Amino acid sequence: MWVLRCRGWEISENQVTPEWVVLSRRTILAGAAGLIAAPAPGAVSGQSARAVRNPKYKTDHPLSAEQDVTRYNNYYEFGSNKIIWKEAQELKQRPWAVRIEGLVKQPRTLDIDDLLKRVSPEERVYRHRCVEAWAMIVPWTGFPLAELLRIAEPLGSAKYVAFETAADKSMPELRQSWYPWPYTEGLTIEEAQNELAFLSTGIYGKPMPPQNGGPLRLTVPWKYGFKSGKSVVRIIFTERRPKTFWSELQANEYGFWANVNPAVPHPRWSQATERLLTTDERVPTKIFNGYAEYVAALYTDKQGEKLFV
Ligand SMILES: Nc1nc2c(c(=O)[nH]1)N[C@H]1C(S)=C(S)[C@@H](COP(=O)(O)O)O[C@H]1N2
Ligand SMILES: [Mo]
Repeated sequence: MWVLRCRGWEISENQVTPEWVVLSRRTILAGAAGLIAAPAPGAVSGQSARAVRNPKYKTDHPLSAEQDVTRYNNYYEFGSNKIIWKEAQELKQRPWAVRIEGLVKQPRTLDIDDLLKRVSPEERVYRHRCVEAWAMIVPWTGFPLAELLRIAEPLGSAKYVAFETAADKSMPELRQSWYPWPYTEGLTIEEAQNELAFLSTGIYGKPMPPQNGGPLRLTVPWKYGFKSGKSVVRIIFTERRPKTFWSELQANEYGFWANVNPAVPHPRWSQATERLLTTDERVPTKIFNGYAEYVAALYTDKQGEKLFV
């Protein structure tokens, strides 16, 4: 299972060492095939009408099945295997506060429902590409991260924005003290202002299930999935590049930039192709996950950086 020798151009996902192997030698929970027929995972009630889909963002494959997207997850706080959706139902979605602090005009705490009243919801179909080489196509409901920035009023000195996610007693893996909890991620201010950067509050026209990062989850579709922190509770504006969870664990494998690029392999596997959930199709990976026209310009002056790891 230690994949150091496995550098094939195209290897199957079960040969790809998932993120957690970098630290833990615990046995894999076998039988991850527990895709049990059961009622849809719990979500917050009181859902209003479905947000209108923004037609601008197109994908060249059909949507992944909701059932796959909501039952095949990475959420290490609940476990280091993919089948954590039942455990994640323990994460209470209300009340939910988002703390805004650091280099802002005025630090403050926003109640999620008050925040949602101040933004205009829309639906966007985006590709999501995990660094482990599986991918999915999801209709996300949410609002541009730029709208949150407008509300937060960062100071001119803010160069980065960090996202800290929930660390709650419902999360069994927080007891594993070798992980640098809480899960944190970060972007540059320019990345955060890019039109693609999105804060998602739902999928498939329903409130975001906890296992997918409810009630508020970052969605940055041109980057590997670990950049999209789930269940965000704190947004911190900084002058220095923030520490991020996976970089703390293994910086040479999970860097700060983590832009999708088929030509730059992960140190232990190829990124040339990816497996789509639902169809199991293996398709070529695209530079910036298919979003180069929107984001490539963010990086023209950063060629000295490790942009794709
Ligand atoms: N808080 C938190 N956010 C997280 C993760 C996590 O373990 N904890 N996993 C990341 C990874 S590696 C991926 S691929 C996506 C998976 O999102 P999904 O389960 O909705 O597909 O969430 C990201 N956000
Ligand atoms: Mo991932």
